[in-house]
Amino acid sequence: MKKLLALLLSLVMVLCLAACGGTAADSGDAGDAADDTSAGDAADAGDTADDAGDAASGDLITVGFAQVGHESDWRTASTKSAQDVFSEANGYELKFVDCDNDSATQLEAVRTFVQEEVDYIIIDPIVSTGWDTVLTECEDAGIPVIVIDRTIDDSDKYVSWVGSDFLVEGQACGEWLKAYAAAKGIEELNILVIEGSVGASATIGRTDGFKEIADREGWTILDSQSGDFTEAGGQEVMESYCQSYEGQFNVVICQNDNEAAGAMTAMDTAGVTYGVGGDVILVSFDANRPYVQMVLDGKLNANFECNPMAAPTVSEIIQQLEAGETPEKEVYVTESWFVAEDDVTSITVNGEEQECIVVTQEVVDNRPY
Ligand code: GYE
Repeated sequence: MKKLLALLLSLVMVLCLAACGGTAADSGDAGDAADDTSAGDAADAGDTADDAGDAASGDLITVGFAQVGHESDWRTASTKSAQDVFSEANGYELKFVDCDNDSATQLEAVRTFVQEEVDYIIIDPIVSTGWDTVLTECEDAGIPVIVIDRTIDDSDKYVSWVGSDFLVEGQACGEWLKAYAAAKGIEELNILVIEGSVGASATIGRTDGFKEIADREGWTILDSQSGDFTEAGGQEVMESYCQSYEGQFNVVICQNDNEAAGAMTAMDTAGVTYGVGGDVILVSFDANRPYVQMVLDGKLNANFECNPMAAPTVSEIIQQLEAGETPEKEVYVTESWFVAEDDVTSITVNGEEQECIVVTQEVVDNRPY
C-alpha cells in the first residue's frame, strides 16, 4: 500500500516537473547527492531525515535492520546512529534485530523482515559470503536491500552499500608504521596481529591491507589470530601471545578498539610496556572517543578510524528511492588517522597523501562517537 502511494507520488512529481519544463536532472541527481554524502555531512544528512519525516506525514516507512550484534563500542555507536535516524519523528518505523554475531540468526532476521513486508531492509553482514539466496528472496518480494559497513562479496542483489574501505585502513596502518619506525630508528619489526571476527570483510580488508605493506617491507608477522572484535577475545589472544612470544615482539596490531583494551590488560599482567615510550608499538582501529583519548594519553601509538555513522546516508538513499531515483551503488564514508606523536604527520597510501592527526584534547572532545 505504502509502495503504491510512493509510486503515485513519484508519478505526480514527474508530471509536475514535465509541466514545469524540468528535466530528469532537476528532479535530483542521485549521483551528486551520493557524492555529497560523506561522514562530515552527517549533520546535514540528519536534517534530510527530519525533512523526510515531515513529508511522510504520518505514513511511516518501515525499515528492518539486521545488525551484527553488540560486540564492540563501534557497534554500539552504529546501533545508536540507526535508532536516532530511523525514528518515528523522522518518518520511520525501525524493526531492529541484534543478530549476536550469528550468521544463521542474521539470515533468519532478513527472512522475517520479508514475511513482515517491510519497505526496506538494511543488512550489516556478519560474514561476506552466503548471501545470494536470501537476497534473491528479498528481490522477489520487491523489497530493496541496503548493505552497510561490511560488504557482501558473493551477490550484487542490493541497491546500495555504505561503508569504509577496510583495505585502505590496513594499508594506512602499514604505511604509518613504516614511517614511524623510520623516524624512531627501529630497524626490525616483529609483529603480532589480533584480527577481528573470521569471515568479516572488515577483518579481511584490514588483514590484507596491512600484510601487503608488511610483505613489501620484509617485516615479520609472528602470528595473526582472531580476537572476534571483543575485549575478552583480545585479552585471551594477547595472553597466549605473551606466553608464546615472550620478548620476541615489538608491535601489536589490534583490529578494533575493544581488542586493544583486552590486549592492554594482558600486557599489563605480563609486565610488557606499550604505547609511547613502551617496549611495544600498540595500534588500533575504530577510533571511538575513549580510545582516541588513549592515543592522547600515550597508551596507543595510533588509531585508524572506521566511521560507524552510515545511517544518515542510508536515510538519504531511502529518500532517493522513494522519489524514484537511482542511488549510487557504493558510498564510502570518510575517515581519519590519529597518532600520539608528531614524528609522522602524513603518509602516502596508494599514491595519495593522507594526514595523520596528532591528537589533542580538542580532537578527543570533538569526536562524534
Ligand atoms: O571495526 C568492530 C566491529 O564491522 C567495521 O565491527 C566493523 C567492525 C568494527 O565490531 O569494532
